[in-house]
Amino acid sequence: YDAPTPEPRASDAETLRNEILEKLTYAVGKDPIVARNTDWLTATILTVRDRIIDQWMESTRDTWRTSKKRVYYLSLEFLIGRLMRDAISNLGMMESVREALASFNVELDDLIEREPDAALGNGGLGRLAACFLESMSTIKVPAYGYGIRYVNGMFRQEMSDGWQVELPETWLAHGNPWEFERRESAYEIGFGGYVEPVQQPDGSVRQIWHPAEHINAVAYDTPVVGWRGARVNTLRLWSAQPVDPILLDRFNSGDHVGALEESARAATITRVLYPADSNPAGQELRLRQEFFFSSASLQDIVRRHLQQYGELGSLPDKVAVQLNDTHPAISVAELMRILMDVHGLGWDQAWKLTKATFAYTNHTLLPEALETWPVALLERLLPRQMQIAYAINAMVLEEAREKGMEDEQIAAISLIDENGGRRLRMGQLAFVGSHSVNGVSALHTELMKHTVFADLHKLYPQRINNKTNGVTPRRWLMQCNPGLTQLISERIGSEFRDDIEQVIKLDAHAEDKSFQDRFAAVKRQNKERLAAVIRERLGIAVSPDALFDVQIKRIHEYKRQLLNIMEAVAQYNMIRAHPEKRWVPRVKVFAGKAASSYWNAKLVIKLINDVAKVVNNDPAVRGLLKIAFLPNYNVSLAETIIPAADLSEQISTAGMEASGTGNMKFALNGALTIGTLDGANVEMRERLGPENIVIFGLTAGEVEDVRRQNRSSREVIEASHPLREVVEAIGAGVFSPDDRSRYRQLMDGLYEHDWFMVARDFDAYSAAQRKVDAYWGDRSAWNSMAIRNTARMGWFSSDRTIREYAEEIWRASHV
Ligand code: DL6
Repeated sequence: YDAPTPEPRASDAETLRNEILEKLTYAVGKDPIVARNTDWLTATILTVRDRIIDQWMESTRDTWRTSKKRVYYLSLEFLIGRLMRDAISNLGMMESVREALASFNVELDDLIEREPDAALGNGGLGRLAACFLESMSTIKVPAYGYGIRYVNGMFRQEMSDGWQVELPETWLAHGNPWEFERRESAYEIGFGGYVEPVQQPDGSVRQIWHPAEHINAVAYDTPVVGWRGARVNTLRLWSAQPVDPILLDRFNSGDHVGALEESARAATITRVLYPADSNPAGQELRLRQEFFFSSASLQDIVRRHLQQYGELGSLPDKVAVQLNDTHPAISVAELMRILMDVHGLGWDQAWKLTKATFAYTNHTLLPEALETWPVALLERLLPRQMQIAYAINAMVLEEAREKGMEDEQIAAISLIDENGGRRLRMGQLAFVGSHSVNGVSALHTELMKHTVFADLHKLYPQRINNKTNGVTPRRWLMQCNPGLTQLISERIGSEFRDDIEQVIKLDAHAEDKSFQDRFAAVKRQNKERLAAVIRERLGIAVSPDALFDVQIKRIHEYKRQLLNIMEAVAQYNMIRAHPEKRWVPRVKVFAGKAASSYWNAKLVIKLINDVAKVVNNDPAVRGLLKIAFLPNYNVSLAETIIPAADLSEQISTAGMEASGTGNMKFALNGALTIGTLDGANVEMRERLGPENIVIFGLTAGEVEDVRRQNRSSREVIEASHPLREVVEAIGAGVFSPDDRSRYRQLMDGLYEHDWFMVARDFDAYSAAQRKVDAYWGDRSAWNSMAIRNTARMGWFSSDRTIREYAEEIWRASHV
């Protein structure tokens, strides 16, 4: 461990200047006279990366030296976004890098904007994984993220006449200067074939899997630096490569394309991220992706453990593996296989170690999102893992019988769903193979206990626990909102940068008029910036004096963008009907992607754009209401929008949003929330105080009652004049004169199939919006609420969440 180390590098502007020039010349191979911004970007990233590497190696050495437990976060998604600003800011080098680049007449901000957004995830689940990685480095948890290096991440969204169009995103087009390819860290991943029982010299029998197909998993490492460079952890992403890149005999025989077939088939596995949010992709390829990254990660983990400890009995003392949702759930069977078939452990010991090593996080209760795979497919693709899953199932069902459970409960617990074709339930597999199963907000965790996992919870009552999500305050306050960060520092000192919960000190200044004015001035600046983006991208002029009302997230029926746009139509009707009244000017901002196969979600995007066209161009509205749908929502766009929001829309049908994390980012940046009692909104209300958040609508229990009684929303629509007017206008094609029947079905559906309670919650939502208008009318009161939001959100930091995971699940060291 006393390896020779290079002298630590200085980070003053002069040294950086020389190094950037050196990288540009010798690593990028460009003359500064002709270098483009992409070249400067690469040179700057390489310069910054060098400063991370010393600490990276030191962090790794420290874990070996001190035999600390390692945490492995297995996630099919890491929505990390841009990395350069994060790294420069966490290393405290912002000003010196800026100065160094300025000496070449290069603007740091232009380079920041040029960095491609690493969008290796769909939404909340992937972004949470990215926040967790940063927090694990910040609070010094020795950790690795394991995932897939998709060539095409989340699709790029463009609009064509208001409809979403999906295009491939090519984040690797200019290479990725952050990553290190580790050709030496490659593992063979098998698929198909058969299982052979082989007698061992000691008389025991081992099952040996002979896969029909092999693919190599090659590691690409990205260093993840924590706040003030505290620790640098590794994000290890796997890329699929063929075992034989070219079949020379086929090539030589003239079959040039066939010779590359294997290569193409291998590459397909890590080619694209499945663009589905909350509903599993049913393709075999998706299952291959899941097994591919699970197996590669486990082989790597076991190899590292053996290298250090030479035996496997201590695995759970030194290794914690967190399964991010069920996507890596096949890991339970794969680790059993590795322990038994490769390393010769007996079933009982392997099972004990497996359970003690894994923990599983559930991120959704939506029935369509609960992953299951056809048993026949698994038997063909992963025959040994399926055998193991059967054996686990037999053991668990036996345990349930012994505890006196009824047949119905046993069927619910079973890993095999026997209804409509036999399928392996990945949630059940992850649950029984883990010592901890957590939800992501208090409400979600309670619902887990009473819905999807009710029977497993009875069998293992200690296993379910809650870990309310959090977000990293570095990216979601300090970097995206430097104005507010500076203002907070001036008022309460800068300790909050190291311990975000100190931001509570701001509470004492909430009523201070001069502070309120300064707080509002920062918000206004951020709004001007967003207004410029809206003008640039959409050609819509909006006033920064208006109330900026924002809903940005994946487009999904349960998230109810439909409710929002319908209420906007009601507001439009009112403005036209009563031009004499003093209306609060509003800008409604929407952004979000719809899964490519999700018709209703895509239709809602079109509706928002159709309504926007009418409202924005109606002189009778006098600019009092503007609607903007910003295309291609991603992490970077969120970083521009969130600091500029006055009002944050968190209006999912109660009981359906597991937690939400956007809700936290907005409130931290001083936006008021209008929301339902869903996900983490519930805990936000507790911590903010009910007077600092606008809550409306049915509760999760009430939603369940309405659904159970199968109540129609017809009488609700008929009883509400504004709602009826909106439903009829949209349904009749007032906003779609080119196709009057476009929204007929969507509106008709609200009468009898209002599953998401859009009609039922409409009046309450409308009333809540009028309450918001009234609050806006008293700007000093509004500003004090906004300040209190920022002040009281410190608890929702992912540092706190990770501390809870480290202490209560992983038993891993941290600061
Ligand atoms: O836990 C992170 C995030 C939650 O904040 C959201 O409420 C939840 O919808 C999201 N879940 C998913 C589900 N995907 N799957 N499976 O993205 O997780």
